[in-house]
Amino acid sequence: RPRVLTLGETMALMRTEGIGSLAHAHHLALGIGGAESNLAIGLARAGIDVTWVSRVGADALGERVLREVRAEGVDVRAAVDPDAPTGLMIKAKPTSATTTVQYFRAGSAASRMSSADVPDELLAAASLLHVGGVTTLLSPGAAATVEDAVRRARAAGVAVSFDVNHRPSLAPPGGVREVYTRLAAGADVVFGGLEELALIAPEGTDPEDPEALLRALDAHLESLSPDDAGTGGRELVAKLGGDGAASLVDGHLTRHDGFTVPVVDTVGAGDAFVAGYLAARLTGADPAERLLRGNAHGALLCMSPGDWESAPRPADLQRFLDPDGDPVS
Ligand code: KDG
Repeated sequence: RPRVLTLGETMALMRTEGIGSLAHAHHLALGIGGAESNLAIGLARAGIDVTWVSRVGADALGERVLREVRAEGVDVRAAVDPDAPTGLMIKAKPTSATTTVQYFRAGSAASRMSSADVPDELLAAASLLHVGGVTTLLSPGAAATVEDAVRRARAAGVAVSFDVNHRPSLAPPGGVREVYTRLAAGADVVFGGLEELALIAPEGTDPEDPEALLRALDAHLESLSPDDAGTGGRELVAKLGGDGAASLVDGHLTRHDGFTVPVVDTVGAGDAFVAGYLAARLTGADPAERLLRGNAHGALLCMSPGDWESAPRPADLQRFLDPDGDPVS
């Protein structure tokens, strides 16, 4: 059976329940959220074995994070750090059309992750290592942990997937192009929105044109890759939000237009997309089916609040794709 290994920060997530500024909110709902645990939960629900590496503080919020992720069937390998707190994120909806996110994560336990948290045995047991750009922005040590894990995965013949998943508010003054480009060049599958892929494409590439962008990026990464690159042809995937997604696999461009659904909250949809896409890829689906599954997972995630709670199980996916089918499953 395939096993995915991923690492990243998961925060306690507080969210206002109504519409209006946080300044006037009376109640906050408490949950958890983190790009890589969102992905891990999405994969576990899709039936893929998954291990998630992290750190939390020795506090009640850390306890909550670990309990929630474990309860979803994810193999959790998270150290409890007595010297730093679990990160926190507050989400509000100032208007029905806007969402704001505020982080309290500087110096968090997860920002202190190190290579010792990702022992070789975990890499050896994985068929794919998944990393995201946001983890590299947590601290220089977290960035080094991600780069080292990718290097060791490649040396061990483990496939690597990289989601650019950029957070401008956490970006260092020196920019992100170098680190993201290095990670993308070392990956077998690269995901990103158009603006995110443009961050690592050659300067001057038109970010509005998915095909041109994917082809330019492919040529660029190929020119940078070490000779032993990859465990197969590199696969590039552009997440296009409501417009679906496009991929470039072995030089072939494939598009899926996505699903039109009533949107409640888009946060977490990108992680759900990656979970659906990777689950399909790891079980042998062709490029068109990978995009369809990614888009279906993303669409389902948008239809309710929460960054991962509505990630589909196979029966949910089947009901979504075939609403007239047998509802009992
Ligand atoms: O991708 C969804 C994430 O934004 C959220 O769950 C929290 O990891 C997170 C982040 O850095 O914003």
